Amino acid sequence: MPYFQYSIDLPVKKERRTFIKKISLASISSALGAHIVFADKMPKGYLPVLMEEQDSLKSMGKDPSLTVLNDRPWNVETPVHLLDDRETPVSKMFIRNNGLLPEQINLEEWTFTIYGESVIKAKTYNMEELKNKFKTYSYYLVLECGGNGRGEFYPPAEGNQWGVGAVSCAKWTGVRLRDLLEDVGLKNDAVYIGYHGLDSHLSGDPKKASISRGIPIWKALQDETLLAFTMNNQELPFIHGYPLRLVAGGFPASASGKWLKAISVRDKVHDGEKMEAPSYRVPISPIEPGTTADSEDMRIIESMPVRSIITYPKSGAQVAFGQTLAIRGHAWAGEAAVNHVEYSIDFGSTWRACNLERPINRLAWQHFSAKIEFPLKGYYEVWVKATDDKGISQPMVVPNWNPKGYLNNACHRVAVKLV
Ligand SMILES: Nc1nc2c(c(=O)[nH]1)N[C@H]1C(S)=C(S)[C@@H](COP(=O)(O)O)O[C@H]1N2
Ligand SMILES: [Mo]
Repeated sequence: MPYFQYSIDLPVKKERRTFIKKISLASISSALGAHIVFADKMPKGYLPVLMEEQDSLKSMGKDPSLTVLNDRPWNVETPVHLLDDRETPVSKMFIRNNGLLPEQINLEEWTFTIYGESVIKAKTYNMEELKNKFKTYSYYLVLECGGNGRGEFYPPAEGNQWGVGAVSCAKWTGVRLRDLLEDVGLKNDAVYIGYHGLDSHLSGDPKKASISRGIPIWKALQDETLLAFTMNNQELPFIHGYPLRLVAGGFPASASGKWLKAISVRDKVHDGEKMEAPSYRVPISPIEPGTTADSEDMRIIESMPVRSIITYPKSGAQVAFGQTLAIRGHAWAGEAAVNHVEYSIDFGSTWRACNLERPINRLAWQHFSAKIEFPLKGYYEVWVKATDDKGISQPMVVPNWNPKGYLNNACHRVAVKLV
């Protein structure tokens, strides 16, 4: 029962229990938007699965039209047309959990420690100390799951079959990881940091972390690498890592540890859960689809590749012939910036420039738009292709197959009918 994966006491959870007892068949039908044909066969007190899912989404502050790919652990994708906002609201931010949610976190008891073989003096802070001792900064940062777009690989790659909606760009506020690393002091041999969260392994084994990844020290020391306690000017939502999360924009979002209790500073590449191949690694040279690569022939994913999504119109839109269609969306390029975005309505034969805005800050997504005129009535596809500031473009077909299906940045396409 996915619902009870929540060990914290959300108000909705209490509400729902009474709700189940009291709810009438008519109101269940109206919530489902359909008459239950075999209602007389449905066990008493049974909550239809569609409502259970929508209820869970609601309790996590999510729009009910998000797609649940998995409920143990929670993996929830945002349909791409719902990513139209410049600042992704909580309700439309995808969820990617590797394990079970932490127990209730009491801020009075919660502390955050920086330790490890490469710190001069390990230190523990509470939230007040973090907020008072260090300056706060805000940045808009793209968090994109390394497996975003995995569903398009063939043969299918292992893991959640994400479409292209495992991406967000929210406003994150917190302290710089760099300032804390300066506070504890780094030894000369520091090369990597690892994060340690309060969530638990799917197996329930308390000795095993669900995920404990990290970033190289150069990334840890960047201005934009934050320990965030605020998202979109609101307290960090529980599902996104309350009370403190690492946000390392530009890297696969697996680097942005949620529900932090500690960070370790390492004299070698961090060796926590899911750091080993093939997790979050890709073959150094292309391999034949469906085959494997030896661990030593794989590299850890750092910067995410250039990518764009069309957030308006929704694929399948109908437009009256003679009207111009104004398309829009976002583009980003990991550690790089997007240099230009183009669109095609003739399957990539010719391309025209989109209008592209500058990012609000480094590592934020950039907005593009274009006004399109169509020559005849009929079926079209709008393809969009972004190019980063190193001249690297998105491929039009799914790129290098890899065992875990990472880094598919093929052009996004939407269907449009001129009627
Ligand atoms: N502690 C912890 N941090 C985590 C994860 C997790 O399972 N546990 N999942 C990671 C992965 S793979 C992704 S893509 C992002 C998803 O962040 P979000 O759920 O806030 O969108 O969180 C990362 N940080
Ligand atoms: Mo991820």
